[in-house]
Amino acid sequence: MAGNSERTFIMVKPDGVQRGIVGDILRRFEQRGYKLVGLKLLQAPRALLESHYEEHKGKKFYEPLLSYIGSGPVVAMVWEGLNVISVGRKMLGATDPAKSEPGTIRGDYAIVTGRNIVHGSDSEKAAQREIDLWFRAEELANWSLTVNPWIYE
Ligand code: RTP
Ligand code: MG
Repeated sequence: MAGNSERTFIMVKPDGVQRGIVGDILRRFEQRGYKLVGLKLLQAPRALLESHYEEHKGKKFYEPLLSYIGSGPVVAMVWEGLNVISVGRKMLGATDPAKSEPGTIRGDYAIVTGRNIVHGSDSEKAAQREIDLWFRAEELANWSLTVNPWIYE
């Protein structure tokens, strides 16, 4: 999907849920003008996390990562809008919070890479794969954001 209907998968990791940052993360994407099309809180089963992070299998941080993301509920979201994949990644900040700009989510809330609050898809292909992995089609809402004429030309 492209243009104004581009979609990305954003996930608040267990540290973000425990620290009460879910509302702020939702607010930032809403405030930017993006449209929420999917939202749920769940304790992710190991198999789902293995699939989600398959690109990192075998790396040194893989097991600690799975244990971290499986340590409590996460909030899975799908956001829609123009360039939402790349802009979403900018809103998250760099993977290592020490390199994240202040004003980004990680730059405002995190200190170490292994507790970096939030996940965002890094490409169109990844976004499609992750959305399909975490959501059934009927869990995604097709609705019109009536303020869109005030957000897009
Ligand atoms: P994410 O997938 O969570 O949006 O993060 P990312 O693309 O910015 O970073 P990625 O390379 O995909 O790494 C996934 C997550 O694994 C943890 N990590 N730990 N200790 C380490 O060296 C290390 N490297 C990565 C982080 O939680 C990172 O977000
Ligand atoms: Mg990644």
